[in-house]
Amino acid sequence: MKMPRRAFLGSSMAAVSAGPLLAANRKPAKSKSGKGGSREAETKAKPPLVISTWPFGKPANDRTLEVFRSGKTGLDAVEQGVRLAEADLSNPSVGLGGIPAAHGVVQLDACIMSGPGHRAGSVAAVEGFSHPVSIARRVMEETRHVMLVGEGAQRFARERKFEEGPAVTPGQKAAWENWKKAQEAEKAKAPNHDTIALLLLTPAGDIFGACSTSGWGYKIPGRVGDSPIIGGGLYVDNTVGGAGATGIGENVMRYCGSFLVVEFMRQGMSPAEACLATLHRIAAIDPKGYDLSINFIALDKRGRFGAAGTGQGFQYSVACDDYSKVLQSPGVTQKPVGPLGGNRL
Ligand code: SD4
Repeated sequence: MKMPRRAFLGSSMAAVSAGPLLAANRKPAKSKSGKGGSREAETKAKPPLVISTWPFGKPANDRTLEVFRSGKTGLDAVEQGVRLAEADLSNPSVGLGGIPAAHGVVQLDACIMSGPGHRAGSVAAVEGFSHPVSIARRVMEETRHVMLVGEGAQRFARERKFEEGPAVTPGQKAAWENWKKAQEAEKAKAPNHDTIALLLLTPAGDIFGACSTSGWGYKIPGRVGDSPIIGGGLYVDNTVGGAGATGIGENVMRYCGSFLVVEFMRQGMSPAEACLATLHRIAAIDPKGYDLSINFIALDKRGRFGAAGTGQGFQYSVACDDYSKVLQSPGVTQKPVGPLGGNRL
């Protein structure tokens, strides 16, 4: 989980929910590329519209739009967008370039959802395959199941001749060896980790989503996070909208986080409000309060979009015909006053 940078209060609603701990005169966040996130808090765009987690979602968004504009389906587009992130071996959070599990081998989680037909496919703890999102799609399209894990998922992928790759990259192997030594000396630090969750709204009003991650760095082998869990790390309801998550999966999956965001949108909240409401709901129940390191993105059928995270928020990427950019979400650190503090939560 990446500890996000400074919060940017892009709307009065965010300011209300963020509470007095966050001052109004913050500087905009710096993106991973060193360029600042946009100051404009866009909340609506004409579809095709893509939203995804983190600055590394930006090229994935662009790829998604490119594939969609070329005449391919929305499902093809989200799959190809996420594959771009999976193929980047310099990304320590997604694909086989990811941080390995504690045994030194990368284990990947991914899922895909189609709003039309409410279809879903998912794989978890998959070793040695480059594109888990595509395996998840085949689970959705060729089986009566939703989710395959571990050895079963690998056998399924092998039989279908999915592209195989290294157990771990040389760079991550060296880092893992250092981690092992530090762990033996009881000085090991938990590394950062992220996820790509990506949502597409088409001009026809259909919603598609995909999610992929190498999960929590140095996790116990076999650990599955929220990302491949339908309703946890990703959820799409074609009548309402879609949502995705990044952060500590254990703090998302115990609350069906993405499902909850979509349900709040169904009740009439905007995507941004629904992300905030979900964070507040979880924090109200969880013994850790707001110390959760979780973040959500969401879009709805009307082309509205938004995001929010605990702490200082996080950076997410949005693309449509008019622009492709990185934005900073609001962050929440305490119970809100005003409308979001009321009975609706
Ligand atoms: C997981 N949610 O496996 C993922 C990892 C992540 O920011 O998104 N980290 O728990």
